[in-house]
Formats: sequence, C-alpha cells, structure tokens
Amino acid sequence: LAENALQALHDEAYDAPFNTQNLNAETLLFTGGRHARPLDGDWNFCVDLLDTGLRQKWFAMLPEDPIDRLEPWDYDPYLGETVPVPACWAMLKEKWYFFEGSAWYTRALDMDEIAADQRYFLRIGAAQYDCKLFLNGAFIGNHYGGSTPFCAELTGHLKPGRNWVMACVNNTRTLDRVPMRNTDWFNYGGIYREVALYQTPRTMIRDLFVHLVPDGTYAQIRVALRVDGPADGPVRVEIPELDIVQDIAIADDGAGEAVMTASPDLWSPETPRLYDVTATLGADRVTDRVGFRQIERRGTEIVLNGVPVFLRGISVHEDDAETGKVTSEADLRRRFQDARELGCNFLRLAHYPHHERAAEIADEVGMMLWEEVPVYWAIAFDNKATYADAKNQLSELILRDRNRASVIIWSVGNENPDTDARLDFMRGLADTAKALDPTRLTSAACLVNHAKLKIEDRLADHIDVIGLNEYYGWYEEDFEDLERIGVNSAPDRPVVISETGADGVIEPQGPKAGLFSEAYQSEVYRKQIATLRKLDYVKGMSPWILYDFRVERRQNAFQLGYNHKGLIAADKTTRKEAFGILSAYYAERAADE
Ligand code: GCB
Repeated sequence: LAENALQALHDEAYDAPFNTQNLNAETLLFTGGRHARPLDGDWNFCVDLLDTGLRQKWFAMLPEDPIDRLEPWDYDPYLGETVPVPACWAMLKEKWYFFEGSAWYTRALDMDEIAADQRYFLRIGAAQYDCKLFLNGAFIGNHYGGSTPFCAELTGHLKPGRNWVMACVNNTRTLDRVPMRNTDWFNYGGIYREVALYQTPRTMIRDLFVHLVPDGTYAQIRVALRVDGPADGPVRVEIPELDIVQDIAIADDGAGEAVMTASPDLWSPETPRLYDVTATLGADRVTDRVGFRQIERRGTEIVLNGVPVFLRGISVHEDDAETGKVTSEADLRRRFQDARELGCNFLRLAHYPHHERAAEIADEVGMMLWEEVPVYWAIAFDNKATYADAKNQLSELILRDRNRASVIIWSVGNENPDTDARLDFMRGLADTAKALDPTRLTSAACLVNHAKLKIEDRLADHIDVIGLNEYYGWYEEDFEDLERIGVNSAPDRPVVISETGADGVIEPQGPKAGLFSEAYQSEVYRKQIATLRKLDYVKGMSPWILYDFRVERRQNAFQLGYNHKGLIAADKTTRKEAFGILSAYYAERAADE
C-alpha cells in the first residue's frame, strides 16, 4: 500500500521513461523483397485503462516460474484471453467498442538460433497510436503515429529458444497528437496491420529510392541508397529489362547514389508499366517493382509525362463495417475496381497513410494517388513536439511509398485554420516532403475564405496544388456563393476539389426528400458538377467519399454512427444514385481527353 501511495504521488512521471519516440523514420528498414517471418495470429491481450501495467511494470514479470511469484500482480501477460493480430479491438467485443486507453499484447517468439553475424528487426505495420515495445522484460522503444510502419532492432536482445514480445498500445486522443482529439473518423485502437520479423546481415541496405529524374528528358533514372554498417564494396543495382547493371559506391556516412541513362516505357494509368529493381550488397538483397513517370505543375496545369491531366478522383477512408481499419487484399482490390467503374484515374487516400498494399496495387492497376498525413483540423500548431510527430509520420510515409509511381501528391494536411503557427508548421512539412522526395507534388486540403468568397490561403504559396474542400449544398447553403468564389479567385496554380458532397441515406432507413435523402445527395452532385466544370483552374476532384464510414460523432437518427456521404453504402455494394451522376460526368471528361 505504502508503495502504491508513493507511486500515486509520482503519477505524472510513470510513463516518462517510455515516451522516447526512438522508433521513427530513422530506424525504418526497407523491406521490399526481404523474407518476412509473420508474427500475426493470437496474442495475449488485456485492456488497461489506468496504465497499471506501466506503473507495475508488467513487462518485467517473466513467465518462467509463475507459482513462485512473490507479488500480487494485477495481470498475467502469459495467461488469459487472446486477440488476433492484426485487428482493431473495437471490432472484437462490444465492451471494447469505445475503449480508449492502453492495452497490452504479448506473444512468444521462438528462435532456433541467434547468428552472431545477423541483425534482427521487428516491424509493426501500424498500431494506433502510441506503441511501447518490450522484449524479454526490457524496454526496446516507443513509436508515435497510428498509420505508419516502424521497426525495432532486436539484435542483442533476442536469445535462442523462447522470447517474449510485449507491446503496450494506447489510442487515447489528446490535444498534442496528430490527429488531435476531434476527427471525423473512428478512433480504432490496436495493432491493426501485420507484424513480422526480418533478418539481415550486419551490413545491410537500410533504404532504396528509385525514380525517373524529373528533367523532362525521360531518359535518366536515379537510384539513392542508404547502407547501415561498414560496407567493404559497392551496392550493385540491376534493372534487367533496361539492361542496367550499376555498381554504386557507398560513402562513409552510408549514402550512395547514381544516375543512369535509360529510356523506360513510362508509367501512366493507361499503361501501368513496372520494372523489377534489385539492389545487392554482399549477402543482403532487396527488390522492388518500380514505375517511371514524371509528374509536375506547369502554371495551373497538372502534367503527367508531358501531358496535362484532369484528376477524376474520389476520396476514400480505410474503414470496414466488419473489420474497422484492417484491410485485406480483396477489400483493396474491390476499392480499385469500384473507383475504376466510377471512371476514376485518381484516388485520395484520406486522411492518414493507408495500408502499403494500396499504393502497390495502384501501381499495378494504374491509378494515381494522393497520400496524406493526419494533420487534421486545429492540431497544436505551436507545439514543437506535435511538429516533430507530424514530421516523423510524413517522413515514414514518404520513405515507405516513394518508389510508387502511382503516388503523385503528398498532402500535408486537411482543413487547418490559416494562422501564423499553422503556416510555419505546414510549410515545414511541405519542405520536408520536397527534401525527402523532389519528384512529387505537394498539396493540402485548404478552405474557402467564406467572408471574401475567395480561394485564399497563405499556405498556397508553399504547395504545388491547392486542395479545396467545399460543401456548397450541404454545410454551405447558397450555391451562388460557389459561383462567386469561382469568379473572385484567380489561383496561380492548379486547384483540386479535394472534397465536396452530401449525406445520402438509402430508403427506407433514409428520408424520401430533403437533407440526408439520396435525392438530395444527387441534387448536390448535379449542381456541383454544373458549377465546377466552368472553372478552368480546377484540375481535378475527389468528392467525399467512395464508401460510407463509421464515426463516433455522427449520431442522429439517419446517421447512427456513420457518415453517409458515400457514393456506395457501408456494405461496399449498394450504390447510390449519385454514383451514376459522377460516373456520367467522368465518362464525359475522359472522352474529351
Ligand atoms: C470534411 C472533412 C472530412 C469530413 C467531411 C464531412 O470537410 O475533411 O473528414 O468527414 O468534411 O463529412 O463533414
């Protein structure tokens, strides 16, 4: 008791040693082509609302001799119920539906042997939001950010035989996180993407970036590498279908790069050509399938491989009525199929990094992508730690996906108030994106200045494409204002209508007419299309949204926990009338091209 009382006095400090954020973009490992040992499946599980586990150090209680334990612990990580990984706990039991706090995951990891010349990395595809990792009782590291992968090096901690991996995952919404407390999507907690163990030689290829040099010649490919460990020779890069075999010298800091002459067939939505790329350093070998294309902004045009394009898009969340944020190959393929049937050449993956398979499939089927970090609404723009977190999430996303030709835009945020602090913050992110990847466009979903009825946002000078969310016909009533905005604005760069739309609930659950009816949604789409088609600086649109999605904050009699702005209902099958209206418009646009 005395000890507990003492602990209570030091309450603020109990988690401080574990908030290291040492698992971040720096420690991410390039995994393309590497052998993954999956660690998915059943993990022991316990929700821990009061963070008793961190206070009592549940992670330090090893399983060897449970009978002889001297202290009465409040949880036994080695017994009790299990949950599948990946999963969102909200989807597993009704009593966990709205749970926000810490939860403990534990599983055995059996190793036949530990090779002295090998390194071991645990990779978690995503855990919402704060993940503290332990191995055999020792704290390994901590990651912030709910949608990007992270790697922990286990070399030196793993032993032959049985090891125990534990993760404490916390999805509490706070003001300083990215996103903050208030969002319009569900706060699914848990380890909801795949977990795997990777093994590499001592010296290994940490990172590989392959792209067409964006100089308008379409005749040069650049490869940039980062090697970790002492390299005693060059890295050999091969692209067999282009007859490329190139040795790249590695400098003392581990960096190496080369520009090679080649004339690849260019990647585009119509011709999604990909090439096998391998990089070899001693016994270490990574591979990728890479498309080559150039995306640029020229005045108010978005130009792909020298040709102006109109982005026929739709926004989409990572959300499923059954599994929450857990996606499957079939679910992703259906998404691309539905977008294709809508007539899209472009998808906005809102509002956070989606599963990495999404961009791989987009590469393969030919769909341009907008990828985004959850700098959503009014986050703590004047907080340095919040900035570091956002910057890290953006860096992890870019390192993960910058070999994907399909990704044409990095978006640094959504609907943020135009303050000085926000301008500094988001300009910093846009600069980060360009530094890590000068080959793509930057954007952000900005807001209309409703007082002036004008597209006006100070961030616009620092991004390539002005994303614009406008809800004329839904949150804003007067459609004529949208026409005025069109006339009052003369943006010097392309505008993409990153959102517009209206809720439409199919009868009999929805009303026959008026707000929330399918008929009303259709009418909004008709009017939006009629107005936007006249604005020549609008170079694309990604209305809100492909599927209805779950969210805590929508609770009226029609919503019942869902946002119903989907063109397809939450069953991902039932199409609303507006689907046909948008697809007719996209068919017409495609025919004009
Ligand atoms: C928005 C947000 C999006 C919401 C949507 C809505 O402007 O960017 O996250 O879900 O509006 O339905 O209100």
